[in-house]
Amino acid sequence: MLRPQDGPTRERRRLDGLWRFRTDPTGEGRDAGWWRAPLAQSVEMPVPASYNDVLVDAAVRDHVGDVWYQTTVRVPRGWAGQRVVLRFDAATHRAVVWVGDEEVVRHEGGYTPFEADVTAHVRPGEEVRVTAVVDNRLTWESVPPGIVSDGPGGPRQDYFHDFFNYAGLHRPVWLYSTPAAHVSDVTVVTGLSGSTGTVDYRVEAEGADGLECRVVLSDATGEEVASGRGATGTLEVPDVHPWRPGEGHLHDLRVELVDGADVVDAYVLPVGIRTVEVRGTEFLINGEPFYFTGFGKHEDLPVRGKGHDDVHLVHDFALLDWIGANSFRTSHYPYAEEVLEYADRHGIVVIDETAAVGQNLGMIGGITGRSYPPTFSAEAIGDAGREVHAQAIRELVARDKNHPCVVLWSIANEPEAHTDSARAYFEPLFTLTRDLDPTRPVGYVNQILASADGDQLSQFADVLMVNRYYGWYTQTGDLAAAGPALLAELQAWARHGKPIIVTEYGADTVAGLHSALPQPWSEEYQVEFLDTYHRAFDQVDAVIGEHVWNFADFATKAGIIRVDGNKKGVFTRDRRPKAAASALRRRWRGPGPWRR
Ligand code: BDP
Repeated sequence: MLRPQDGPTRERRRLDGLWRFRTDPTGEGRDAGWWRAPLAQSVEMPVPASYNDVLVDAAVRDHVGDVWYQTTVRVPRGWAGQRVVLRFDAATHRAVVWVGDEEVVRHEGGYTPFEADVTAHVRPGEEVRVTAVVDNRLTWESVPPGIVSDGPGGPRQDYFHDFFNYAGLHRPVWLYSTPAAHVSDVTVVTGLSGSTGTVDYRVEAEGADGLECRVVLSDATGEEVASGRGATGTLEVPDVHPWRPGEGHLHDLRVELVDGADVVDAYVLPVGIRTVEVRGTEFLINGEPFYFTGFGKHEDLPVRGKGHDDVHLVHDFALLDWIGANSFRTSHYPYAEEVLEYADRHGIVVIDETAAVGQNLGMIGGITGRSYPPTFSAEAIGDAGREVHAQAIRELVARDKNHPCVVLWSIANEPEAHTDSARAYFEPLFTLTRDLDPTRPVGYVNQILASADGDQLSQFADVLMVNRYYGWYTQTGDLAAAGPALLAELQAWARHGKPIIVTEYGADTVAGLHSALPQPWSEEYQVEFLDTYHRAFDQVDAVIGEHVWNFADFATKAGIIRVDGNKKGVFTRDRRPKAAASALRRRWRGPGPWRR
């Protein structure tokens, strides 16, 4: 799905700002038709933001179910004769949208965009009411899953991941125009052969019968380097300047629908020419071995929750640069497209993950002492849940397929992986991902119960991604025992003959807590913990990446193992470095044995 953009044939308007907002604790709004009139008893709520922490109100923070958002927008007069589209970059976790009195779109999944052609429902120059009901409930048929039950104070939401279930309109909302005949999708696949770059392109258009498709590729200076005609083709770029880690060199692919000399529609897609390949235990970008340094992150900030914010976007990337990180994982859901575009422009490598987290009821039951049905069964995540997961993969690939920064798909985080039912659930999802995108490796992120011998999913993965917590959840405080246990396990995984990225390792650390003898929770322990892991990584050639858990402290649901959130951040929630930050900086910016 193409991002809205301004151009000679297109315009966009952001609907961000203060919207009318109201929770719907009894779920009456859908029957009562709240979209038909200005939202009664509403308060003002900023968009984009999670609604939870903005107001100081437990009933809003812990709300389970529908909330209503509404705004009024004037459609620009100049859009007469154009096609008008309403797009939500995200509504977490599902939404129904009305324009005036008419329902225009509904969408499942909290982290991918959706849109509706609303031309028939608006009049250029006039105002129109836009209403969205957003539902934050997690069930067996959502990704991620959860359970809603009746509690004394109303519905209760349980879920199986630790990060807080922030909800609302987290990302920009757009009204945009295109001509009736328009470019509806573009797909590029890039290649390198010696010093020549190739760009295979495929253009989809609607209402464009009789129009010709023309493409022009230009370099960063705006100079044309290749051109083509027709909806599909291959462009060749001699002496190409590729996109590479640390250098986000982009070309612009200008796609035009033309009628003789008239340009009916034009769309410009940034293109990074690069290749990705797994060979043996190596991960190659442009044919060169790449070693991932960086973090699993979260979209998480004080007050705004998961609301996108350009200030923090730039600041987080500045911190990644400062510390020497060359990559991150979008744990545990697709991030705002602004994040990927920034990574494209700055040469930061991304592992792109779906929102499938918490699909491991055996592990959760072990931690909580509660009993659950088998994870992948008709009583829990069944066929309907898998179809939602499949759709989440389709939407992720459709949205992110053209980003050079994305080098690897992660289709789930820490699912159950040692059972036949897990294999039956995941095999088709791996196949689906490869069918959708044959150009990028695919993997899933595993956890400690998935041993190198017992795991049933890694056979489908191109890259092994492992999360390990020796010295924290096991061998707590005992790094002398943790190091050898970790090394032995990595050596066992290395026998699979695939590249290994350690996608999580970390220790909760209270900023400012010090201890001469490194004790868990102290800054010194976090430093020694990471050091212990690095010594093991440096002994296993198949380890080709290290992502510390987590970039920053983040908000979690209430629980007895978290004090004011998850404290495994190398930065605090307000982005101040802990001692581990300087230690990582020395390793990642230094010559490092990992640069092999
Ligand atoms: C891992 C999860 C991650 C958690 C982390 C932790 O993948 O989401 O935040 O553990 O417990 O299992 O800190």
